[in-house]
Amino acid sequence: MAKRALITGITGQDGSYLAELLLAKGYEVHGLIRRASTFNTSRIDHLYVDPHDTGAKLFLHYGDLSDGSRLSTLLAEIKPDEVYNLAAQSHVRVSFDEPEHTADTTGMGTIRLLEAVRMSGIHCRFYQASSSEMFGATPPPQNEDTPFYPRSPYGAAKVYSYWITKNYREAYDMFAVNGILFNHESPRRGETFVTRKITRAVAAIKAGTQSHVYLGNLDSVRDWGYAAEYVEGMWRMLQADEPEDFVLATGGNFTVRDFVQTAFEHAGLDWEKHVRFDERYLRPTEVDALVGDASKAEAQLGWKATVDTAELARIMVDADITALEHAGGRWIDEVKLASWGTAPVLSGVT
Ligand code: NDP
Ligand code: GDR
Repeated sequence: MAKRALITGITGQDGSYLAELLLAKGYEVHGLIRRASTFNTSRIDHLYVDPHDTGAKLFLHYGDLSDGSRLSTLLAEIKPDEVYNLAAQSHVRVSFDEPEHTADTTGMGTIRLLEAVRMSGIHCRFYQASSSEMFGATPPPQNEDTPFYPRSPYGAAKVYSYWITKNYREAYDMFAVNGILFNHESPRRGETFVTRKITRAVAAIKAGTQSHVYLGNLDSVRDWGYAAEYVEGMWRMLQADEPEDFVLATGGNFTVRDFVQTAFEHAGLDWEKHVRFDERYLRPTEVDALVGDASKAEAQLGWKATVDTAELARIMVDADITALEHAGGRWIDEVKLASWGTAPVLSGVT
């Protein structure tokens, strides 16, 4: 019998790569999606097969982490072997604007899902998408034993989810684990995270349809890896003999400025002519430096990142240049806004 997995956040960056990986491994994959007034499945459309077809292995279900009873009925209906909780309000800057919503989704959402698992009586394995943001102000290198010091409503909500996952493991003998993942990016990264914002801008500047990009703090240090590799680490955590928490990271330490420089140089551009500062992108409290030590994952799971930050930047620039060519030289969101008579201001949102 094929294994069955439930992924919350399947429409996000990681959810789409994880769905691909599990389908390739022969899983039947179920994904939780939010009802929206527009289609929000663009990252997984290439995986979708009409559920009436006998070969269909991917099934989508409406639901929301704020709706505990829906989670319970879904768990009882699907009876998954593995649950991956990737859904969250995942933007750190936005969490300062929407702290209560972030706590409800990124924090409380986890306990609702854990309770749904517990009450269903199903013996499934549970993965929680924990984050290096939990380390916050604690200096690098950070590993599984590093104390938490979150610096945002998002980070604080993830700390709650981390501990409640651990508590359910200890209290109810559940196979529930935390993957503490450092930043990971890809051509599918959300457009308002800094790496993608930069690589989209590089493509548009190269095409001559944009002249500048506005950024905030260029001094923060991050350990940026390639998302497609990280989902393999998530899966391996659930295949282990014992439930344990693991850091996934590259160990690299680029500043935002380093990433900017690498991305612009790859396209033959001088970043200093195109990058401007806007204080709206600063956070009330910043996380200065995150650099992960993933030696436990390498020793116990055989997982090691192979794409470093410089290569990642080049992969993302190349992908955005190609995507923009296919889009006819203008990003589709700009084209939409222009057709509605609105200025293309999306880059000013976060
Ligand atoms: P994304 O922001 O790309 O995806 C988030 C997903 O969560 C989307 O599918 C979104 O749906 C869904 N979602 C948001 N709110 C709800 C809700 N209330 N109910 C149900 N679904 C919801 O995140 P990533 O793929 O980058 O990250 C996956 C997880 O890993 C997140 O929990 C994130 O916090 C965490 N993480 C990410 C890291 C990274 O560097 N990428 C590092 C460490 C942790 P919709 O498409 O409808 O918006
Ligand atoms: P982060 O990612 O906060 O690390 O959270 P993000 O890309 O938003 O910021 C990284 C760093 O870049 C600085 N920065 C800017 N950030 C954004 N978004 N936009 C800008 O214009 C800008 N200018 C500078 C930020 O201040 C910050 O220092 C990500 C998310 O995926 C979380 O969900 C995840 O948990 C962590 O990574 C690990």
